[in-house]
Amino acid sequence: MKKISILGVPMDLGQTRRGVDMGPSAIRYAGVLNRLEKLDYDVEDIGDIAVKVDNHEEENHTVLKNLKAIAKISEEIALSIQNIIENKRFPLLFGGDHSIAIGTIAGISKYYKNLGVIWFDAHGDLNTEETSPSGNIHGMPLAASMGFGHPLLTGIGGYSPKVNPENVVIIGARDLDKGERELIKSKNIKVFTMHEIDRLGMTRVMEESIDLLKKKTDGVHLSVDLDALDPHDAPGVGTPVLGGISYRESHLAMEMLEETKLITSAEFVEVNPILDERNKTAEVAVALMGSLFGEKLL
Ligand code: NNH
Ligand code: MN
Ligand code: MN
Ligand code: MN
Repeated sequence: MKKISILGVPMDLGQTRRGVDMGPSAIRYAGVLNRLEKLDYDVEDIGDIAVKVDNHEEENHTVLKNLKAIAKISEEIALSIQNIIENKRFPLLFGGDHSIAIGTIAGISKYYKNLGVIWFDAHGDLNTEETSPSGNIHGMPLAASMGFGHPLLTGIGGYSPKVNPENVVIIGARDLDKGERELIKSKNIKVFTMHEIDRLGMTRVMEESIDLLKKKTDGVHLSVDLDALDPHDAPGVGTPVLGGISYRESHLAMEMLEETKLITSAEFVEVNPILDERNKTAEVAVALMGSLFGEKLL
């Protein structure tokens, strides 16, 4: 597919650090359009989805922060995505915090019988209302997409689940909560933690991930939380964790995905320009998109 549609989601309701709503602007400012056009793509920027909080919100019977607002925006994301796919274009989303993935995956999965998901993240994002240490919904999107969690989150798009745990690969994890570990074990979710990346190398990790998903899926969504990278390389994120994926390793991963043409949609999330060093993290995100869409060093 040589046609890309960019959609920004300036969402900051899934966590408590302000500034991540400026992620889409920071990524655009870092020159993403130009970069992709140079690779001969027909790139259309459809702008941002409006993110509003209703001040009368909730009647809170739940610890989940901004639940109703996030559910509403997720439905809008899903609809926009469907539009993009109906137009036969590749959906490329800019966050915003990672809670946007609930809407993204809800929109995408309708078009695939067996959607695969690759989740680059320092975290698992596998919490539910019961296991979450924070009540922050950005720690829950992967669980919600597999059908675990609050019905307002799992039911986006009117169906659940969107993804079978067998079709999920997490890469870069190094900060998993207790309930997340339990879910990983009980559902047998494939996780390449930093330990496996150190031990096997990114090449093997990607070969195994690609192998697994290629056999079983008819489309693969790539969800990149910039905190998967080491904070030295990507400092502009709300919850940095030391000991992450290096700049080069992350590029290698994108290059290997490009070679296989496995990826059918993608999102880059958690870029927070207020916490950044001169827009470095947005620039890293754009460079990674370059590799994902076929930029070559030679
Ligand atoms: N696991 C923690 C929580 O659920 C932190 C999640 N933070 C993230 N996830 N940035 O990617 O609150
Ligand atoms: Mn995340
Ligand atoms: Mn499906
Ligand atoms: Mn994370």
